[in-house]
Amino acid sequence: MSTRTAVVTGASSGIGAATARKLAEAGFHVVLTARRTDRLDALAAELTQAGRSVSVHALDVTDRAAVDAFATDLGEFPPLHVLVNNAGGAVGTDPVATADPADWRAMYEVNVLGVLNVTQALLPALSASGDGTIVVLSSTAGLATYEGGGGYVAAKHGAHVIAETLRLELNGHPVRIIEIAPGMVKTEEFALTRFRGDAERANAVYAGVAEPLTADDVADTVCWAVTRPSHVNVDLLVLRPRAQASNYKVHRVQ
Ligand code: 8X3
Repeated sequence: MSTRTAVVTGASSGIGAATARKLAEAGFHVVLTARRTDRLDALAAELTQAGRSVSVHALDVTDRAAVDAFATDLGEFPPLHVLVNNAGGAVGTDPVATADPADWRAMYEVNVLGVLNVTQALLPALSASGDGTIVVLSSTAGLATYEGGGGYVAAKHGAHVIAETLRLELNGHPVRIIEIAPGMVKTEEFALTRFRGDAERANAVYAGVAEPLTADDVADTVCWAVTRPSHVNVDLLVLRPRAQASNYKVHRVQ
């Protein structure tokens, strides 16, 4: 069987980097994309050393012209089978009454329009492969809200709606849409970015939680879902640590 190619956005750290590793281990040629090419280059060197097949492409998913140029460049690669829309993130925890619209705009840009841009640009190639898979890494924030989450929750609801709508619109086409919605995942950067670099507040998110999910846990699930037989579609998979029963209910050991 010829090598299958997967594109991963936001592959420079966290869930994106872990997913790129898992897919490469599973035999995919993985196209690593993100804004920070120094990190991508380091990951690519590590994976190449381990005998994996990867390539690197600098990409800001919010820059439509860059995304279109990326899609054109991809023409050099074998047929595209998998797109993992992972790039995203949260900025701020301000209540709706006082949140900065600029934060909301930034979150909508990356979490919603970023998914839209890359999906639109790569859909022709995914469809042409005759067996395409689009993964949307949404969040449990795409399914229910919480105080201080408004802008991020609104954006992740947008990502969730893209997945649901696309699945309806592509019914009958050889492309499946998988949505993975993780809850509490402890990564290097997610909470730190959300709290604008305040490490103390970022660490408090996970305080007393025995085992938050790791990026590897989520990557394992993504890899499992995309390697199911083509006729099996994992529509929506919600993934939380055992200590988290809902967005609100988290068991913490004092
Ligand atoms: C991250 C989950 O609970 O911080 O996507 O919104 S949460």
